[in-house]
Amino acid sequence: MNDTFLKACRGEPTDYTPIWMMRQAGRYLPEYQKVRSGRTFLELCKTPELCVEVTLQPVDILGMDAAILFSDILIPMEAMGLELEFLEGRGPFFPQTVRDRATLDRLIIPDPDESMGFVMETVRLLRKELKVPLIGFAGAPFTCATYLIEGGSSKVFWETKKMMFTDPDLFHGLLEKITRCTTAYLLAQAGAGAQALQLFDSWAGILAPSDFEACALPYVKRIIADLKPTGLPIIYFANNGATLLEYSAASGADVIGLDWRINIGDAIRRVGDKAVQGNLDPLALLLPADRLRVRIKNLLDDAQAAKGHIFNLGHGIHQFTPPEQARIAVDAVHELSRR
Ligand code: 1CP
Repeated sequence: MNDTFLKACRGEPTDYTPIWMMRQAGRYLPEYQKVRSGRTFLELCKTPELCVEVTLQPVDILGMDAAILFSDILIPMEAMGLELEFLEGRGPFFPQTVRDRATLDRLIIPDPDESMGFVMETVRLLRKELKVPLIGFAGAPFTCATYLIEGGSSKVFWETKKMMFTDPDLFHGLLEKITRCTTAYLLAQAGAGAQALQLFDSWAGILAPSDFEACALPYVKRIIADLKPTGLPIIYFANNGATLLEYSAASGADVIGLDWRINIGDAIRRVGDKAVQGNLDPLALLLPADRLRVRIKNLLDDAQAAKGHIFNLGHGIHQFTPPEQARIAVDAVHELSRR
């Protein structure tokens, strides 16, 4: 078992810097497209054997040092009782949004083993196959709430902020319920065999710091505190979160995920005694090979002072990225960081 990733999470010395890429199982890989074709994304998510196959693809094809469970942050939201669809080319869609007390009251806290048994089965199957650690994950409550309130993706987050500013009781009631669901869901993933857990706060960066402190951070802190007894490393990634780093560092997470909008050395100085994960601009993978290697070398140098560094992109790999470019990056990180 290659446990370089886990050592880096714990801030222990490693022979080289481990790398994985957010959204590493996905549409940029022709092998993924093949498994995905002829079925919906949700069908794929609910078929453990196929989830195992696409989870393994980036590890086998590109040499990643960690695998991330193939699923989606919205799976537990569906399990709370809301119909979910993924519209081709448009992303997630909840026909019934959560914008009033009656709808909130109807949401359930699901038993993860009962209603999301396919996820736990995927985790168990993966652990039999994998030679690298398996990361389980969930969306952070604020990010999940935006999808339920907006009914899908958004640019302005009008409905979310409207509820936050005009009906804080309802807003916090929703965050509270999502938090309870998320904690149980991640504990179940840990119980099934996940070896690290990442919370994705993809939309945290739309919040003013004071709103982040009031509406996002307390729930993240609670989840992380409740996961501590598992002993697993916890990664917290607040996308677009350079202005929120001190708060992220206070979340209790062992590893702070970084997007690419901040120099990694500056971020390390601000998060203190924590491992970091990041932070190459996903589109920098388009650089010609020689310049990509220089870019990676500079990032590795800038990250020298970290208590632990897991190389990653600053956000998910873009669907039109040539897989060969991802391969060049993986090889460069391994080679240039070898101690
Ligand atoms: O058509 C397809 O095949 C679906 C594309 C796709 C994939 C491959 C979606 C739709 N989700 C996923 C898998 C996924 N999603 C994974 C596992 C794969 C891996 O990482 O290797 C993970 C960890 C996620 C997490 C996820 N889903 C996030 C958080 C990470 C991030 O990118 O910020 C978010 C926000 C989602 C919601 C989501 N899922 C899919 C779409 C198109 C979206 C909407 C994104 C948006 O609102 O802009």
